[in-house]
Amino acid sequence: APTSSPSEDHTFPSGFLWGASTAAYQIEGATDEDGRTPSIWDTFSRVPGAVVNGDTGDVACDHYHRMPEDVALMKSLHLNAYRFSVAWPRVRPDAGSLNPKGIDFYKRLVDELLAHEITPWLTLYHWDLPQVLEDAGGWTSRDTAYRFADYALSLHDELGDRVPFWTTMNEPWCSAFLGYTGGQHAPGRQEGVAGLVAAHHLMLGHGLVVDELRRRGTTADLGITLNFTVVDPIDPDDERDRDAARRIDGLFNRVFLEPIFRGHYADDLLADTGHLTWRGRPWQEVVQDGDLDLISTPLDVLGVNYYHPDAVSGHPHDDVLGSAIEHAPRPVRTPFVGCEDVTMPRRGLPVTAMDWEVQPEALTRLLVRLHTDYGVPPMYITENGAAYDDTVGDDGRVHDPDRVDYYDGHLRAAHAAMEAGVDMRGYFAWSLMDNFEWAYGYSKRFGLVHVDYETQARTPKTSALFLADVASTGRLGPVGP
Ligand code: GBH
Repeated sequence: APTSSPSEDHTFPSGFLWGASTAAYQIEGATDEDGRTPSIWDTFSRVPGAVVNGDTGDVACDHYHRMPEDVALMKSLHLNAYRFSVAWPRVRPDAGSLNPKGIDFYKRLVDELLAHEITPWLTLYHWDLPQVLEDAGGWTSRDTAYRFADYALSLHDELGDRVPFWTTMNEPWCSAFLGYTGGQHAPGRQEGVAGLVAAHHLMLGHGLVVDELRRRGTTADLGITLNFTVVDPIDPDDERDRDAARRIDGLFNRVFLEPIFRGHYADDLLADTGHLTWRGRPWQEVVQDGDLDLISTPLDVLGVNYYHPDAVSGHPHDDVLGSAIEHAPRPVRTPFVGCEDVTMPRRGLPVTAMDWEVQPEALTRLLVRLHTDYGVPPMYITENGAAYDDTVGDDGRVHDPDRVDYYDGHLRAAHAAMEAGVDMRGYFAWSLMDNFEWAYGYSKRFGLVHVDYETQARTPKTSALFLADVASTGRLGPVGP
């Protein structure tokens, strides 16, 4: 594999998107204003023990009221793109009728971005399902995919001409397997194979929207954002470890890659999960004729979210990485449906405050694999970033050298993939600012910008200034003395 030495200078192409990402429930607050109704996260965050400190998104970063100030902040950081998500329960509060006041917020946001020459990148679903739809079965119900299409198409009628990038789902893996198998995320269901059923319906919703927008002749670039896990066997010579890696790659990565880019489920995944039943029938029977054709409708872009690699083992290990939300007083289950025996042992790599391993080189491997094995459309890194325990210093500044190193290393890794022939056109940091980190509440900080939740004061961290410099020059300079 090509290497990207820290001593070299790296230039990114002109027109490259330099942005930051956020999600509606994580930053907006104002959860009961202007006709918004509850999402599954409003409900779930009130379940005792579900979220650290009992935090909710009721106020979050108060972005709903501070949006112009936050767009000005992006501009001051030289970002030329912004990835945000739309709250479905603002746009279609009862999952039926349209709410003009809710849509108006996103119209104003898009106007503000365009006025600052910041390219809007819209995500239709970043996990905030209207509670009324969960009450009707949520993503285990096929009907939810059709309701998603109704919502998406009506929003496109309003904003389709001014937003050049539309992505359907953010990380359907998390919605499906943390939401319906492990229970770490809303709606907190722990129903084993329900994760696979939900994954299929999430992909169906994606396919329905892309297919219909094509028919309508949209001018927007269409895509999806997937989260990827680079999986390695802890001992490459151990057959059970190798088999664990194959199965986890199937359940995390190929469960989406194969249907979306090849139009079928992988044989080994079907074989490994063939014994699992949903409501008394083999789970695969939720896949109906024509679904895979819709799901594999060609895309213009692929959004790649990458944070960390995982080494896996088919044997028990004492020292495993903290996986999905083990702080929770409320018992959670493994999201690895059909792979419950797999462990994620430590390798002694540095970890972030999430206990996620840092290994930038894995990003190069991931991008090259997606390009080579799946022939994916142009890629954009739609999330990459790290949580560290930031504090505001006596000088009023937030120094976060570990996060600067994380960004520097991963940008070099992305650049190495581009030199190897990967078509990569943009990079969005997660996140613009500290925010509601799902089951971890406000206890984990991923922002380029520090947020004081008492005062809502925003303070750009050293990493924000680093990224602003890269964005404005389009290059990474040599590191160190
Ligand atoms: C993203 O998800 C989200 O899109 C974003 O909203 C969030 O704030 C951000 O990242 C930071 O967390 O093997 O069971 O332990 C996180 C992506 C994918 C990372 C699953 C942890 C391991 C699951 N996650 N992964 S497990």
